[in-house]
Amino acid sequence: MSVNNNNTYEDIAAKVSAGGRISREEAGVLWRTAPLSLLAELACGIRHRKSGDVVYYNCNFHIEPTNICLFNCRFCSYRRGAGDPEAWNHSLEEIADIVRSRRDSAVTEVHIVGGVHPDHDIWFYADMIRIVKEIMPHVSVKAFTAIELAYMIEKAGMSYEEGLRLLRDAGMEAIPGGGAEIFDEKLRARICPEKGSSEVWLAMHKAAHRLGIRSNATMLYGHVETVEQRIDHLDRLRALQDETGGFDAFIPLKYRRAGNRLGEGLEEVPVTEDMRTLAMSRIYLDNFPHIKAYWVMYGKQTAEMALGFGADDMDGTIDDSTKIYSMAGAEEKPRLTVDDMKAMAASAGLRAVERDTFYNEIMR
Ligand code: V47
Repeated sequence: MSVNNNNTYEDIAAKVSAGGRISREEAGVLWRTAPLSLLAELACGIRHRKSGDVVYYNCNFHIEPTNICLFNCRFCSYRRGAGDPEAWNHSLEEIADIVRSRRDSAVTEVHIVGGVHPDHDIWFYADMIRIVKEIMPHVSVKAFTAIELAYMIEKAGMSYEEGLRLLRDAGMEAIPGGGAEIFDEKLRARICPEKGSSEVWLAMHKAAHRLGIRSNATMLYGHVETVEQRIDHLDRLRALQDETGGFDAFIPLKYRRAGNRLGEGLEEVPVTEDMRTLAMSRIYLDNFPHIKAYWVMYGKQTAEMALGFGADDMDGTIDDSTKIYSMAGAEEKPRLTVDDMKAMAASAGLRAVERDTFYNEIMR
């Protein structure tokens, strides 16, 4: 199909309203020139077609096994070198204690993500998953970014499929969206030169989808990337989703500047840019079922606002179990109750529905 570069934002908006797919060029025009209120309207229209008046949440907690990491990404506030007084590296016994301490909660999902520790291998992580499932057999384990997975699987000399099968057999049911950052290779070389490539990230998710393992995708925005690089990122995700259909949710992650090298001399983007990015993600990723407003990163008020810009998922209760964002300047001790989630949904005119990892409704 030929692209008419003279399309105005009104022409493109009409196409979106009619259920059409927009090109990269059209996304650029919409992103730069459409009023924010129009983007909200378009994104909420799509949201409504996909999820009606429902906004999803789950009851979850995170395990961050270690913040010791082989890679030293410039945007990361969480990473420490081995021997640093602020480094941690939990043993399997300590992980078991963490899970036991939450055994009697209403949790249905455990999200495991951490640094790429040079001493651990795939069998250590498989044991970790087994421990979680032994203590809380009813929970789903959503574990390890594609970057952590690539490291442990390559170290074991396995193919991605072999490694993923081993972890799936141990109880890993889904893969979180972290580690994607921004796919543009030149930008990646500036912000996370040592980390696995975009090709690795996409290949890992493709392999997971081939095995029937569902996954999420993220984009780290609001640092030194351009709008075109954001669109390129979304475009690579949309293309993979066309091929596999294996993604459940997309999560735009706002870059937070405290405590990391990239933040020196940078301002965080304003909330209007957050809402524009969220709405454009909902519009561009027409084949993604869900867009998540990750409240831990946005903060509660902005997350509530995001429900008016196309998000249909708020993530979960968290219960003070993740440090990645608090170490970068977001809220200390992040925690939401089910009543908080319900109030946030109601203020956006939506109905909060508890979901499992796979977006099935949970009736209590
Ligand atoms: O990959 C690291 C990001 C991600 C900073 O799949 C930062 O449901 C902002 O992926 N400022 C990990 N972001 C978190 C993640 C995630 C979170 C919630 C839900 C899901 C899901 C996935 O955090 C990293 C990186 O992109 N990150 N440092 C920072 N300073």
